[in-house]
Amino acid sequence: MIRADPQREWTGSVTTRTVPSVEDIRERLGAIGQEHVLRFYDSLSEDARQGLLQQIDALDLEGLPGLIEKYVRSKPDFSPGSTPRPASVYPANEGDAVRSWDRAYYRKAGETLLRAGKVAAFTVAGGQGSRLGFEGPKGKYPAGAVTKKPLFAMLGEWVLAAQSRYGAAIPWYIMTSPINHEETVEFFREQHHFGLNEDDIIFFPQGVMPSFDLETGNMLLAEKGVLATNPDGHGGSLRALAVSGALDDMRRRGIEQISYFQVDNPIVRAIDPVFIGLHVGAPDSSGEMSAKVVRKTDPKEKVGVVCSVDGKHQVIEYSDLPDELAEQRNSDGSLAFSAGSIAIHMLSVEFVQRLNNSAGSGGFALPLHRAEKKVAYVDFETGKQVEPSAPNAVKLETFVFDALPFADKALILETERVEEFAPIKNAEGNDSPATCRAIQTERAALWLETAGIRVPRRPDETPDCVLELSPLTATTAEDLQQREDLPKEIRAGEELAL
Ligand code: UD2
Repeated sequence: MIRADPQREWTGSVTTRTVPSVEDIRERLGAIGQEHVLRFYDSLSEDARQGLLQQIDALDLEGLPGLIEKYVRSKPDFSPGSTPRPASVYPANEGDAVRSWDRAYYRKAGETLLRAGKVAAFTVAGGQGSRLGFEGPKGKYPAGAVTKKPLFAMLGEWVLAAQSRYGAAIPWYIMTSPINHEETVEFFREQHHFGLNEDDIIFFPQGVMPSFDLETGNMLLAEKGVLATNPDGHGGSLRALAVSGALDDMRRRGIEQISYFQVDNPIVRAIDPVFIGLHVGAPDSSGEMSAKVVRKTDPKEKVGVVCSVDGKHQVIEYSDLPDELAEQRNSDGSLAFSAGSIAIHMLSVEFVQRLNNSAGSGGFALPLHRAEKKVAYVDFETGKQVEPSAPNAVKLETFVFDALPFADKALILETERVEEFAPIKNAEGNDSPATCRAIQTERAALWLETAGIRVPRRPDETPDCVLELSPLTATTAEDLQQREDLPKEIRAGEELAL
């Protein structure tokens, strides 16, 4: 008899090769009150039966009751235990009065590591473009302000530029999800891997979580022979790195540090020697996990805020940060809690391995975050598919930034928004293709102006042109200054890809 232990922490899902018998699965489901997911088993084809048994067996069934009790039937409280304090941040401007630091010194440290081939790039790309009304993996979304290059191409060009600059391979790990894995791999093949060495691009899918009925807490069926599931969040990447063999692959290649970024931000400095150097070399970094932030100016902006809680840096989601703290101001009027997390991290291979090693003993389990969503399901009484019009399900995800407090000393580096944060998330408004185009243009304009090239500007100071700058042309304003093939000036209304 297999007993469910409500105190047990959920340990995630794993894929097994041998499929157990239906009797065995039925008994295990019975022990946790979830046998209803086999309601239509007898009517399924042999293939569908095997598929369903495999899907169920991959779940940590014995951990489910505890999970449902803690996260589905109740709403976990994410308010910080003790009072958060503002994070201690390396300012974007190295000569900042609050704290000065030597950018050139740390850049050199980062470059040394890159030349030695010890850094990998890592993109989390499990998301679909559905919020943008775009079918398919989000990385295929046309993002170049002028060229309409896909997100993957823009990120890949940065990796390519860094490889040729430092004369070393920079393997690029890409986390997909079961929904978009095949299409992503195929897209890279069609696009000839964007000029990168095929052997240096490693794809692996993230894990999934069952979606649960909002009322009963039970698992749902998406089809008669398929459980309803959702990707397990970008926090799932830390486990997927280990389970997929990517960490072993990194070790074989001599990789020590991982540059982590999201697929939705085409102007991210995918490989940033300054950030790498600070992460491995600064006295207040343990070289395990670091984060980049931008300065929040609006207390209501929807980004997590890096705070210090009990001496550890931690990201508090905007929805969990009490209003009085979000709105607290310094004497100069700036926000006290201004370190807006932009989902760019450095992680050491050893740190990710350590987190995974302690997973079994309950030492490392990222908290699950709960969202109420509409999920299509099969009605267990009628067997009919239902498209709900209101949220009917609970989806659970983990967030990568919740690993920050596991680092002994997590370093936080501020960066200028225009330099590296232009995510495409919504079809319109904030963080949309339009704002991304405007930021790409503004950044290119600033760099061109630094190089002495006139850029037409409207009365409100925004550039009167559309510009796109490939990392293969320049990855910093200083790089651009060195080029001898730049136009003398940009004409009003011009669209130019450099
Ligand atoms: C995230 C952060 C927010 C801020 C912002 C910056 C959370 C909860 N919030 O907001 O604080 O840093 O990013 O852009 O993360 N992804 C996967 N698998 C998953 C889920 C997400 O690969 O299971 C990828 C997805 O492809 C995307 C990225 O992670 O590239 C961000 O996910 P999101 O769009 O759900 O995060 P968002 O915008 O709510």
